Formats: sequence, C-alpha cells, structure tokens
Amino acid sequence: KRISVIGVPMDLGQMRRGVDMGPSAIRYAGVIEHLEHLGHIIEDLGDIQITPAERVHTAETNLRNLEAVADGNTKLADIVNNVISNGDFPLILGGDHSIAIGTLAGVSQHYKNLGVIWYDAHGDLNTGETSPSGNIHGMPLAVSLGIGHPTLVNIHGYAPKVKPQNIVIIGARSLDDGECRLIKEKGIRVYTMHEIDRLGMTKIMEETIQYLKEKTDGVHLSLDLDGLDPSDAPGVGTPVIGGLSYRESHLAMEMLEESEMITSAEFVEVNPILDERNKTATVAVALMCSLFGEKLL
Ligand code: DIR
Ligand code: MN
Ligand code: MN
Ligand code: MN
Repeated sequence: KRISVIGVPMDLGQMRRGVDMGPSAIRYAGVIEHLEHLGHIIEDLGDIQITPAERVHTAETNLRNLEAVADGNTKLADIVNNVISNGDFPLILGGDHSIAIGTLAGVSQHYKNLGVIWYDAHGDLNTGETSPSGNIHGMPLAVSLGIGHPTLVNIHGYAPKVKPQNIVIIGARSLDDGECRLIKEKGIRVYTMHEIDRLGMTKIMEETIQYLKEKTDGVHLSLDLDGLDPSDAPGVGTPVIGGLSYRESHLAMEMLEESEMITSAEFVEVNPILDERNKTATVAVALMCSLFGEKLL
C-alpha cells in the first residue's frame, strides 16, 4: 500500500493539555519504520499547522474553541481529500477526536456509501445542546451525520458525510442521554461492552464486516485509544474502566485487514503527558501494524 501519514496536533476539542503531542509520540514509537518494514510505501506529510488559539467557551452554543477547531479540521479535510485523489491511503495521527470531523469531510466525498467503524468508549454523538462538557471531541460522529453547529457540519460545503445505517460503534461503555436518544432515533449499530463480553470479539467483527460489506464502497476506521482498557492504554484524556483488551483490539485489526475493506484510518487521543513511558503510542503503532498486515508467521 501507499500510505500517507498526516499528524494533527489538535488539543482544542477537549480540556486536557498534551494530546497535541500525540503525533510526536506515535512517530517516536516508530510508526513510519514499522509500516515500511511491512513493505508499504510511506509518505510522511508531517503535521498540520494548528493555529494557536486562546481557549474560549461560548455559553450560547456550548462549543469550546469552535472557530479554531473548525479551522484545523478544514485544513485536514483538504489534505485528506488530496491524499485520496492521489490514490493513497490516508493514515491520520491525533490529536483529540474532534479531528474526525475533518478526516470524514475529506474522505466521504470520494465514496457514495462510506462506512465508518467507531472504536471508542464513547459515542461522540453529542451536540452543543446535549453535551455535558462543551468539548467538540465528544461530537464528531454527530457532526458527520449532519447534526450540530453549521460551521462544523458544513465543512467542505456538504452534509451529511455519513449515513447512520453505515456506522458501527464498537466498545461503547459511556454514553450520555442525548447520545442514547440519537442512537435509537437513527438506528445506529452499537456493540457495547455487553455484547462484546457476550459474543466475543470474533463474532462482533464478523458481524461488523458482514453488515458494512454489503452496503459500503469504502470504510473509515476511527480508533480512539480510550476504546481500549486504561490498563492497556493509560495515556488518554478520558479513560473509562472495563474496556477492550490489547488482544481483542489486535484481533479486531487483523480481521479488518483480512476483510480488505478499510480505505482510511485514524488513531486519536494519544496523550503522552498522561501516559506511562509512551505505552499508549506504542500500542497504537502495534495496532496499526496489525491493520496493515503484520503477521507472526
Ligand atoms: C463526553 C466524553 N461524552 C463528552 N466524550 C469523550 O464530553 O461529550 N469522547 N471523551 O471521546
Ligand atoms: Mn517491527
Ligand atoms: Mn472516547
Ligand atoms: Mn472519541
């Protein structure tokens, strides 16, 4: 594969400092070398310039740092769009999860029926109205469905970017009331930890692949490291106990690789300040290796 790596040092979608160093931490963990070692051709496009902005919270909208988040995401959308136009696979390194807004804006114009796998402890389906925090990293999936502030929803001039029936959320264990309502109203497929415990990751991934394969012409993987259990991925801003294990996550990546359905991917929320000796970035790189075909034998 020809893979273009894009770092997005964005930390304005949430309140904790340090997640802007996620791309550096993931590079330090050897992402480029490991993917090259697997035989891929890597173009490292470096990091997007995120314009330093004073943190603001507008009471009327309950959207923290709206303009700065929208600006960074517009730049990201342009670059992702170019990468796909060149026939390359975009691999985005976060940065907080608000960057999925820009990734999906850049990706989705290339597909009639884009599928999205959202690997996360959270639903990221809030709006300014439903969000308990005002943090935009809790909103990107709603935004991509066309639900939320017009400045975010209309990046690249069209909405929605994804259809609800083309989304699968995996690993959910912390959902706000408004998110639960939206999931039911839109019929979004969600595998909470309950289903994963009950059925096992093999069945969950078989069902996910089957469900998306039938109706999509491309699938984006949006992997929030907080989908994993904090014991395996401690360097995240909003850890939630009882998460997916390192082994389950590798299995999921390996099954996605076998399915040959993933056409773009992002790994987000790595925060080296909160981490233990770069463990979380190292896990992210290991999962990328499985997603891009690493096998022991
Ligand atoms: C919470 C936390 N649902 C919010 N969301 C997070 O602020 O909207 N998403 N951490 O990854
Ligand atoms: Mn290696
Ligand atoms: Mn999350
Ligand atoms: Mn998230």
